[in-house]
Amino acid sequence: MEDKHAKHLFSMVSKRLKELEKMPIHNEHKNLMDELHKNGLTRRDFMKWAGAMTAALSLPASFVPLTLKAAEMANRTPVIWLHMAECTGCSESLLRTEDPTIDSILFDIINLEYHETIMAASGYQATQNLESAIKKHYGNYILMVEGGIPKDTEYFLTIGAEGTTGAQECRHASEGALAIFTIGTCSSFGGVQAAYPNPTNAQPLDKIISKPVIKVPGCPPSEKNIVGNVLYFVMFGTTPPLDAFGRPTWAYGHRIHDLCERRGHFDAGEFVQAFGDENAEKGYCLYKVGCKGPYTFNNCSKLRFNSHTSWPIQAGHGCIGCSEPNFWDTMAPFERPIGNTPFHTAFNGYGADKTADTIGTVILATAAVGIAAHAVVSSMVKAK
Ligand code: FSX
Ligand code: SF4
Ligand code: F3S
Repeated sequence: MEDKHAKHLFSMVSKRLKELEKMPIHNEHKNLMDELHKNGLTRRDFMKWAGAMTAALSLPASFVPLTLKAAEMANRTPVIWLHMAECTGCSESLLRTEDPTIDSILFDIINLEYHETIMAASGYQATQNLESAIKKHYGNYILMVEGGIPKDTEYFLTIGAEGTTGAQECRHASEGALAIFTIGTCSSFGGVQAAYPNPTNAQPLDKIISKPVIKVPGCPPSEKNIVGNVLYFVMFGTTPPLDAFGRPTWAYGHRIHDLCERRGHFDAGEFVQAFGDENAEKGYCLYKVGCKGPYTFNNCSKLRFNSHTSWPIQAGHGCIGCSEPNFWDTMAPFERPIGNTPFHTAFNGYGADKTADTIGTVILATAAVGIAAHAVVSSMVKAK
């Protein structure tokens, strides 16, 4: 049964990639293998990366050649990336690594038509660049939005030479987008600027536009979660299976607590009582110093940050719940256990013993291929 599903999916993705191959290369001066070589990376490194990415996407190992092919064809994907109210940490997470990773190089060969942080243009020229990118790729580009967006009082965020508001810019750029990703918790759920008392009435993108969005939260999200979602879209041409909050389940399907390397200490009742104590040195569980891992859905422990170097709990601080809606309000104070805060009732007992899909009652619309992919994956996981 699994085999049948996997084979069907495999031929579907192969067909799609063949069709993509015929599409024009938007970034013809940049080829992935050349760029990897220039940065001292080999075909073998690329194979290893594809293996890890395929596993991260919860796809069977037989899909590795398809992941490789999809990555090589990323230069056929035009991307427009908009910045709203935020700290740019999401872009930094992807682009600011000491040695360029395959993820960041991949993003470099993607046809990044517009990205305010890294482009040279400014003022009227930047506005024109955005307009011409929208026109040139109308109906074919991926729109990525970083940051919360003031609503009603839209003028709290004006952008560019003509003083366009953030909300206007998002509405305009979303019209011709083939797919829309919210990168980071700010554009996914409002983020820090939407925290109480939310003086600018900042909102997530899906409260500003009416098209569906794929949410990639985290403050910031890891480079793998950003690139993995783009790759998934290149491969399947559709939305991945999403949880109740619109997050792809391949990345946000498990709690931090489920896969945490300190979990054994939690189960044994071995806790850090105060930062810097001897239990901290022993790597005990951080729950009593505020870890919100039991209430947070993300894959940080598996994929980590900065080229797989580390992640918050490995570094010695509890998870602050940065990929959850309204975490600035509901998870604070960050260094105290949630049971000791007046906000604990906000979870109504959910979190530690429920999965992402049962927290909400509405499961967002999931494309048929996405469901099929998920079914293959689930049956494979079960079969293990
Ligand atoms: Fe928000 Fe991204 Fe946090 Fe910062 O821009 S998710 S404040 S890491 O950068 O949007
Ligand atoms: Fe890990 Fe936090 Fe869970 Fe402890 S409470 S096991 S540190 S996720
Ligand atoms: Fe965020 Fe918690 Fe991961 S704070 S980065 S979801 S460990």
